[in-house]
Amino acid sequence: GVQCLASSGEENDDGFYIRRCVELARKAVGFTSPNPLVGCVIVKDGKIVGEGFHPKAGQPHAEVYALRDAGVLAQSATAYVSLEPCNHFGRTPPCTEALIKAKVKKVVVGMVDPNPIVASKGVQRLRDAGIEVVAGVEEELCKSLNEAYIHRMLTGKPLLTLRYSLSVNGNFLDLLGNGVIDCGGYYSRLLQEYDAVIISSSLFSENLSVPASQEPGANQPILIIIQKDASFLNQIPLAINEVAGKVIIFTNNKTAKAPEIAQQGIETVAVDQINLDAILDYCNRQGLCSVLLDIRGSLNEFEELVKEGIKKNYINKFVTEILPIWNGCAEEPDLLKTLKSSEQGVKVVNLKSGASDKSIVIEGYLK
Ligand code: AOF
Ligand code: ZN
Repeated sequence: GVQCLASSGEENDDGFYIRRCVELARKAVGFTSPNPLVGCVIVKDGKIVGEGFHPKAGQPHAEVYALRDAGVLAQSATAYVSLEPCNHFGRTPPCTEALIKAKVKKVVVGMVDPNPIVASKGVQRLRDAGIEVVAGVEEELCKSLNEAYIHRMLTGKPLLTLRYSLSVNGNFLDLLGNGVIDCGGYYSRLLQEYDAVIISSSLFSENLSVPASQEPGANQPILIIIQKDASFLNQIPLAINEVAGKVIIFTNNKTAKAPEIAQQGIETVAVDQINLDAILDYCNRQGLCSVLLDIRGSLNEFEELVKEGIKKNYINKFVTEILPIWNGCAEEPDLLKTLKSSEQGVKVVNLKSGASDKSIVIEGYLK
């Protein structure tokens, strides 16, 4: 339907409409992988006449929904898209052709698509068709919207984020007997954004809360457990059956009782060596763009992965949660020693923080 949303009256309205595209795109957080989040707005005579976003991989792209919404009003209008329109036949036909057919006069693009099969070819196709194209508006915002997608496109690996909790005096919290995560708040929102979460098997055996997004209909990340001996699952089938997300066990035990586990809907992936290389490659092949390494439960299960992640620069991001607890683990776990000793040479950038009465959360990127 036509909306009479007046233009912002700002000096440069392009930024305003791209920001609206990003807002629309965010409606599908957690649902588009391996595809990016994309929003599109059609503007005519300073009014928005059509809006759309990409809801899910396999479904039409943002431009198609926005053009449908605008109908004949798309003619001679300007299309704003947070990501460069595609120019290829994938699961869906090229958006460039849809824009050309709709006879838009101008296209404003938030950022060029890093996907090598697009990579400026969409912009070129539109220009060849005589359409004016402006590329790179609110580019940083558009990049942050799809940081995991971009990272995977450029590196062939999903974005990896390390998450852990600390007491106020700086000790690690394993969260076994040491308090709880802010389940209703940042943690469940975090889970909604990730395609997979690596968790400790002790969450099941200790009957702790297993990661699940809380909002109805929200994306549930795949749960990855690393386990040298996958047979432990046969002892706790119920707990595993009740979890919200799909469970995958990485094991190097080729004789793990795969059929019994499969009966419970759990997938086992047998690898020679259980490490981040194997896990990230697997996730990439499955089209997963983001993985959360969720450090709680039995901390020593993560020791090797964290060591490897830091050594090979696989950890892109971290989320530290500080809980209102004075003492953490009585004994400093090896994991913390690993993190402390690896400080040198690892640079932290783009720090952000937020607070609620339940916790303080600090986020940043490792360079
Ligand atoms: C756009 N608008 O809304 C999206 C785009 O398999 P397909 O057909 O869905 O194509 C997936 C690729 O298309 C994806 O990797 C990315 O390069 C682009 N996604 N492009 O113009 C959209 N979702
Ligand atoms: Zn497209």
